[in-house]
Amino acid sequence: MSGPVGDFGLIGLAVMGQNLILNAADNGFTVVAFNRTVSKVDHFLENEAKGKSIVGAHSIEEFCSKLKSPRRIMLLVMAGKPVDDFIETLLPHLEKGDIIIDGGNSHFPDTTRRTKYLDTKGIRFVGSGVSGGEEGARYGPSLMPGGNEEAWPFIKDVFQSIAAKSDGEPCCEWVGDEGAGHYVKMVHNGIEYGDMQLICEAYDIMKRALGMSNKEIGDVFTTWNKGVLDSFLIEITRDIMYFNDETDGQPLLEKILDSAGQKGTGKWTAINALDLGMPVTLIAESVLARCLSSIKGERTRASEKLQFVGRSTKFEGNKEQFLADLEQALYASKIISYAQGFMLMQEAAKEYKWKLNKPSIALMWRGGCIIRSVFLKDITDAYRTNPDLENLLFSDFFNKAIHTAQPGWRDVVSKTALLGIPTPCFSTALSWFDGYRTKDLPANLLQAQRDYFGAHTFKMKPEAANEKYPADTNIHVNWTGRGGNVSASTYQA
Ligand code: NBP
Repeated sequence: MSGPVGDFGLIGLAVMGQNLILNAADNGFTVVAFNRTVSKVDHFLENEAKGKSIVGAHSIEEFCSKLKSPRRIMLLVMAGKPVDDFIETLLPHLEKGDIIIDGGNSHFPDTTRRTKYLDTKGIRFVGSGVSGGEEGARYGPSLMPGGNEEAWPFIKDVFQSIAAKSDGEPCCEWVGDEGAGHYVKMVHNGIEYGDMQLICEAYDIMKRALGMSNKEIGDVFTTWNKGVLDSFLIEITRDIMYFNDETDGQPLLEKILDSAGQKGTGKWTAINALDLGMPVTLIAESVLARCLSSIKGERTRASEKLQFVGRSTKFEGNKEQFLADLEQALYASKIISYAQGFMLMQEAAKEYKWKLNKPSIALMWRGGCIIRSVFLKDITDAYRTNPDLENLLFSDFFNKAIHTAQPGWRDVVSKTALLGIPTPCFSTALSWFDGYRTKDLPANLLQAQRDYFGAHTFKMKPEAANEKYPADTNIHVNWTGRGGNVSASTYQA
């Protein structure tokens, strides 16, 4: 048997694995390939991999024996049990210091568990977010590695070579400990849900409020893609608007069933935001908007029973101005979504005790991935200027941007409400913004209600405290004159 020749090993020859191997080979690495169904190895070697620095293995033992030490092994298999199964199969053939990287869409608690488990075996585990789909894997994905940091110096060359580049910088940096890489990928996907829903709302408004054709809407997206909204998702939306069904020359989009699917990463983000008590409203709304879309049968029946009652369903006003306002509404809502996403990651870092590198996160999303955009360059700059920025909206750039966008954004949300066109994400973004910038919210009443019916206690505003109701004390009031003075234990929900 020949000695170790492989710089990098990859298990999983489906769409992502094959393309990532070809990418690594193009970047000068010798890659060893393996797959559960071994016939796929031979097929790959005889076709796509032919003539490239790619060698195959027909057993895990052969695979491991062909890799130089410390072994760098990436799994690109279906997330879940297959990852654990492959780890167990690999373990007897590995040596201390070897590295296993899971590049699938694993849920971050699994990655934290695997990092800890493999640490006890002397194996360095990395969970890496990989974004960009087939095209990204082949020509440069966004890579978000986290886990056992000792592995980073050994995988940095491969990862940064194969990753997408933005202004010459690789869209790949070390994210943080344990499940941090997969966490950041999860939030990336949540933000992707939000970006997509916002674009859908803009399309719906142009179609129904302004009565525009798909070609006209495509032209607007073409223009937007040259400004602050310049991004991959706007670009593909433009192409979708122009795409006609060749059987009758009509826009294919209008024939697609309006019932959205989901694979769960947006839901994971929303659930985690609730777990951490973080107001990530836009991602949550975008997940719920997909849920509402998917009850198509019930919506069809509701459309017959529930009528629009209002002044007019027809837009009246300056169409050009409204389109300019719509661009600003989309931009402002997007800023809110990213501000919320970074708030969530900041809180997760605190909760899970990770060191998160915020400027690098924005940089990693700048190229290669689905949410890539010009906008992420501004976020990178904001966090590079001040890595401890409390909130994205406090940076000079975004502070100015959100103030400039506000009048148009308000106009769009109010007009669409009057016209009866749903804008769950535009609206929640504006509502969140107004809540976030409000010093005194009506939660004082909420606290009073909780104390009234459940003796849950409240605290006084420091400036209003007095001898009877002192500051920084849990107070219960006998609101009715009946009942006792016993308070319920306080808790944070
Ligand atoms: P799939 O998610 O379709 O997985 C196919 C691979 O998993 C094959 O190698 C298959 O082996 C293996 N596999 C399965 Br299925 N069940 C297995 C089991 N029980 N034990 C061992 N191996 C098993 O491939 P993919 O679309 O290339 O995605 C790979 C990973 O990357 C996934 O976690 C995915 O979520 C993630 N991801 C995908 C994309 C994308 O755009 N597709 C983007 C970013 C991340 P077999 O050939 O023997 O059946």
